[in-house]
Amino acid sequence: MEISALTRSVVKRNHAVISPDGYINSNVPGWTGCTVNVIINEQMGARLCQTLITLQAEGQLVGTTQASQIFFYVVAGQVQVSVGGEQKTLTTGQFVYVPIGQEYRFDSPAVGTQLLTFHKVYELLAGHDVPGVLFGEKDDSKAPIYMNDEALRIQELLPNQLGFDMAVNIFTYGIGGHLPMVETHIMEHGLLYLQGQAIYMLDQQWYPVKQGDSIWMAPYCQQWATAMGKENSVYIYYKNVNRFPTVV
Ligand code: UGY
Ligand code: MN
Repeated sequence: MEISALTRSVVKRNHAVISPDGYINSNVPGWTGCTVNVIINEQMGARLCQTLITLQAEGQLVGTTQASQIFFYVVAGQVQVSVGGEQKTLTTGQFVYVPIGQEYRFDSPAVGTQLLTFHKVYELLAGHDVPGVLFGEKDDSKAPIYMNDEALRIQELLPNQLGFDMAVNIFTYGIGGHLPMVETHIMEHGLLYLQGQAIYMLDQQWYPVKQGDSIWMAPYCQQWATAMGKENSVYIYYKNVNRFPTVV
């Protein structure tokens, strides 16, 4: 029998690993007929919010973005989306980026559809327009090799333009793939494992992780990862980018 007093989840000052076994649902105004698990937010010390939404048959998300932009990614299933005058059916691996001040509506989901969201307060940059609504999808043919290592591929889902202050990337580690160094950087990450297993090193602590797990890495959380097992190890991750690094 499983012992319910055990979990792989940890929450520390500079990082967190959140496995689904500890999820407790939140009610979010305008998001109905669904469960919402708030996985990362500012209560932890983060500057992003990451949620996982599971939609029932009558599930709907209706709202208007305020100070924060929201990136919605379909982890599994299918849903109708109406945003910025466009209506689309989004299926597994597809996304929509909703900029600030924008009405959105998601409805008519397949039962059990799962959506990942990343939210960030948008920082205007003089001389650059606020980005528009953007639809797109995971496409391995658009994932170039990372740092000259055939075992590592990264697809950037949002354009590399200064108007954007967040990046969302899909990082695929082939069997045996690992980060070529321990990263130590100011940018923050939120991530969700989409496939496979890995060992993640966060601030000199080692965590086995797998599909469905999330990780928060605060600025300067030291990070390294290696794929584990007999299939690719894939995660989608958030990163803050393109803004002046200090107020000092
Ligand atoms: O973009 C990044 O900083 C990325 N290489 N970090 C990570 O996957 N932990
Ligand atoms: Mn990094």
